[in-house]
Amino acid sequence: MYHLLKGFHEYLTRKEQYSILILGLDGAGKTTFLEKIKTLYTDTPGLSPDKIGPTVGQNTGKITLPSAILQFSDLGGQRGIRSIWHRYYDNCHAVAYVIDADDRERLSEGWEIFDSVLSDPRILGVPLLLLANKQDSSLSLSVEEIRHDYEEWYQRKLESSRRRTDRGQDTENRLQRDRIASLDVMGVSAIEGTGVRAAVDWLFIRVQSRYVFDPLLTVRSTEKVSRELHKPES
Ligand SMILES: Nc1nc2c(ncn2[C@@H]2O[C@H](COP(=O)(O)OP(=O)(O)O)[C@@H](O)[C@H]2O)c(=O)[nH]1
Ligand SMILES: [Mg+2]
Repeated sequence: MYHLLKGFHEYLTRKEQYSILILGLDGAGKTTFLEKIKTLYTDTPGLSPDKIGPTVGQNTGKITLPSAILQFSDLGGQRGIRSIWHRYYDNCHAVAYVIDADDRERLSEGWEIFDSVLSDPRILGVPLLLLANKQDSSLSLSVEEIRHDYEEWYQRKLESSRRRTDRGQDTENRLQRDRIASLDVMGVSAIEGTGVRAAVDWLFIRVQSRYVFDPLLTVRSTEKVSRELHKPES
């Protein structure tokens, strides 16, 4: 009886763990965002912005919420490191893509990478949040301007590839278009912390509603993680 009650209690208080990727170009503010999350949600403050250098490899941080654990991975954004992002796609439950709203010169480059993340078949069904970072800077584009800029960029891309579009690509584009139409964009200042809690709330609510009510999705993902971990070195 004791074991039964203990098991039931563990079942009721069990916290599912979700893996969230923080992606974006180098310099967008991913590490600053992650460190601010650590400061806001854990007893150990994250690094202060002046202590943060370019990310080589990845930074991780885990936060415990009343009903879930969120495991964040901030993957380096330099060109070389970007090529390994896809290895993390299978096992992630949500993606936060950080764009530097203050750097107009690199917006197109940021959209190209964002577009490749957004349209990856493994990400198409995963909650995706676009964060317009550096809202503390007076020169930053607003959330509306960032959304508009991406939509314009996407239209230009469609125009230039229209002739080459076959049926298969058309279906893909439709999925992509649906996603863009329902895309959530939030303004944050990773340095000041403005909007960071709202972004974490968004991610938490989306992973909870997507995976808790469909436990198979979580189980599948966990199995994949464990397979990855036990895969022999090649
Ligand atoms: N003004 C401002 N600068 C920021 C903000 N977030 C990051 N930065 C700065 O942008 C630069 C790159 O930040 P970092 O977190 O290393 O970017 P990452 O390469 O994407 O990890 C650093 O100089 C940060 O201090 C922000 O919200 N506002
Ligand atoms: Mg970094």
